[in-house]
Amino acid sequence: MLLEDQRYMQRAFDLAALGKGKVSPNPIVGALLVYKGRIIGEGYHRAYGEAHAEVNAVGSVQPEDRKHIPHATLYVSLEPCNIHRNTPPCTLLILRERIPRVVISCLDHTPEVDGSGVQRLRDAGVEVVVGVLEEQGRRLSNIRNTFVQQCRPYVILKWGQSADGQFAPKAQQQFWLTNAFSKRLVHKWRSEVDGVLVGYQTALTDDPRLSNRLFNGPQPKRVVVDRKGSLPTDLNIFDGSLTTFVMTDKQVPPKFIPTNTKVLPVLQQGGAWPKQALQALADQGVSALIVEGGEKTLRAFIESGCWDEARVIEAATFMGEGRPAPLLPVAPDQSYRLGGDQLFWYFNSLNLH
Ligand code: AOF
Ligand code: ZN
Repeated sequence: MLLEDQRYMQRAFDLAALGKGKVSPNPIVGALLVYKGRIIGEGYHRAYGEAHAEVNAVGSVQPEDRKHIPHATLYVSLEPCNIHRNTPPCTLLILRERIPRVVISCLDHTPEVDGSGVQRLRDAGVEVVVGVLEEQGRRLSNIRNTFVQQCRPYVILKWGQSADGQFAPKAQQQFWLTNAFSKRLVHKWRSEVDGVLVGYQTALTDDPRLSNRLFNGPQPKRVVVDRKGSLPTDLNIFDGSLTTFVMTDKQVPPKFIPTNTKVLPVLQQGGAWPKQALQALADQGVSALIVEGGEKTLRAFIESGCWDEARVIEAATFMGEGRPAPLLPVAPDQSYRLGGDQLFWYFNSLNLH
């Protein structure tokens, strides 16, 4: 594999990331055109329903560079689409522009695409290289690919813990461990997903708002698991400012439904309830979900294998006595400092598409 291909693919990933939180349930995608070691065009998918990354990359080429397009390489983080939905197929654009070489990282598993984009280009004589920085590319596109292949949202677990691995004090009370940088980062993460889920006890004890008020960007839907529909309606999640989904047992709808609140009576007795919850959320168009707690809820997602990523923020504080944080069956893949806190980033490779 050419080192040069990897460098430009990395740039495609960086461009793709600019679309986070704005394109759901479409994938984030970045693209660039390179002619003789010079980037002549760049673009990314900016908003759902709008132009694709390839279209924006071609559109950004200066008039004096257009003559180089039939001799350039197009780098795309994901297989170019081959279907006409909101926009025409990118494969047609590539053929029309007579781009001779296309380098992609991984396939788009949308059933109508799934390799047919690559095939169409190859059939027309375009050189197509697949698999550059593939693992990174698959992670980047995993929200989309999980949604279309498994019909469930991509699940990101998030929790904070003390330096000695405690999740919370023994008594049910709100306890803040991590610092202000971490808090803001969590709000950024919320702006990048469609939904944020908490369990009954967390909704009751912490009374969270589950908004991204410390970061600019779209607000997620709030999701609470309340089997009996018995949470008090004066909680912040029921203030009507954002949509809230309440997941209940089939037979128990809540007595009073606050504004902007939708009851999803989808949880059956027994069985792995996270699977049922995820299926219902996919039906509501949620393609990426952060599960923020509490402990019982996080364990249920881990035990049923319903997680793709975990972001664990460890504070510098020791707690001593407390309730131990959940354990993951894998080692962290990455780790970053956030002031005095430490972020550990885990990936569930069993769920990588
Ligand atoms: C690409 N480049 O930048 C994106 C792609 O509804 P539409 O018209 O936006 O098209 C949806 C299809 O395009 C679907 O297969 C989705 O995965 C893919 N998204 N494809 O070539 C892009 N965003
Ligand atoms: Zn496309």
